[in-house]
Amino acid sequence: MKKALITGITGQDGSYLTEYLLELGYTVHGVVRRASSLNRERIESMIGNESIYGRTLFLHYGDLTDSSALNRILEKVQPDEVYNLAAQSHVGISFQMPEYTADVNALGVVRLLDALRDTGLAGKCRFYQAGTSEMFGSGAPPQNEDTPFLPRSPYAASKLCAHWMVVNCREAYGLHASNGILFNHESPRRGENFVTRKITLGAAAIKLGLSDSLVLGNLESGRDWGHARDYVKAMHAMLQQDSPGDYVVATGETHTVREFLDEAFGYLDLDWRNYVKTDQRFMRPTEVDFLRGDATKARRLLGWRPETRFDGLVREMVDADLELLSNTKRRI
Ligand code: NAP
Ligand code: G4F
Repeated sequence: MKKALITGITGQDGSYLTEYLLELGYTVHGVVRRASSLNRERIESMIGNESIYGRTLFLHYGDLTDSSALNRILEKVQPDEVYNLAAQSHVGISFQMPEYTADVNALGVVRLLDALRDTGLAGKCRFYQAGTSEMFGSGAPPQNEDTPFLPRSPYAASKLCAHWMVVNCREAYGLHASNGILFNHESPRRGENFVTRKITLGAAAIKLGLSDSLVLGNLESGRDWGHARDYVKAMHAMLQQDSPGDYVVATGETHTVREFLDEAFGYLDLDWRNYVKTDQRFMRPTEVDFLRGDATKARRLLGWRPETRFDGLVREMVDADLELLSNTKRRI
């Protein structure tokens, strides 16, 4: 039975990856941060299940800013695979907190890679780094593994540092370490301040009479949006290869924020133009205008393909938010 360690287990991707690895028969260890209130909603179904929690799923307190805790956890768990999903993952917020973003997203990876070497795990354990299409920034689409990186935010710059640290560890010490260059992936578990979830929650609230408007930023940017449930399978596949590598994971299809609005509000028979306002406070000092990924390498070497299409993704998110708000009557 293989043992995986996941940083960022309480996040969107961490929760899907945990479910997937448990289904495959893994034992999963997750790193969780201390907070004043517990933040385990996305993995609640598993930690509330006595046949899983404490048997095939374990949690450890740690933080990517705390190298001694990371060392202790690695020493104790002795994982076969480490998935580094933890990050300050919000691009807009990274402009307000560049130092913290770099500390977690860039130095955090340095700490983890060093900890793998210090604990003697570097030769035995495989490593996945959650890289991002944001690193391409203003690089011309379609973006693939050969597209130059032209980052446009502190977030993207921090992830690019992590990317090269992983490449260097691979070349210098032979670590089986791979960079996933994942394009945007969403789900009903997406954080509420990312644009897709903001829209599906907003549309559901308007439909239920719990809100009468939605305030957004730039509606013109284009993103290649897939489903997180599909994307975590590519992460796992990368670590099953004989050799490590870097892989773009994307659908190859781009939609603007405006088109996302059309799909979400249209599904509820609403016209978003009657409700959506834009405000400068959600605009970024520098924007990534257009992303479209070319995942030929992942398709060829990993056999990976996205299973969920754009309309299915949006509808699943809207349905989930309608159900959530109907049950809680939460105003947003
Ligand atoms: P997410 O929902 O924001 O989850 C981030 C996770 O990181 C959470 O579990 C969070 O813990 C944890 N975390 C944050 N700071 C930490 C720290 N200092 N120490 C330890 N844990 C920390 O992000 P996601 O969408 O699942 O994305 C997963 C990873 O993929 C991230 O690295 C992200 O940058 C990257 N990525 C995401 C996408 C996408 O479209 N979703 C695309 C490309 C790359 P709390 O729950 O306690 O906050
Ligand atoms: O949903 P977003 O915040 O996602 P963004 O910036 O593309 O980043 C996400 O995907 C990356 C992969 O490419 C990940 F690495 C990263 O961790 C994160 O998961 O914004 C999408 C677009 C942007 O152009 C933004 O300016 O939507 C635009 N937008 C318009 N109004 C908004 C809003 N974004 C947010 N968050 N909130 C708005 O009100």
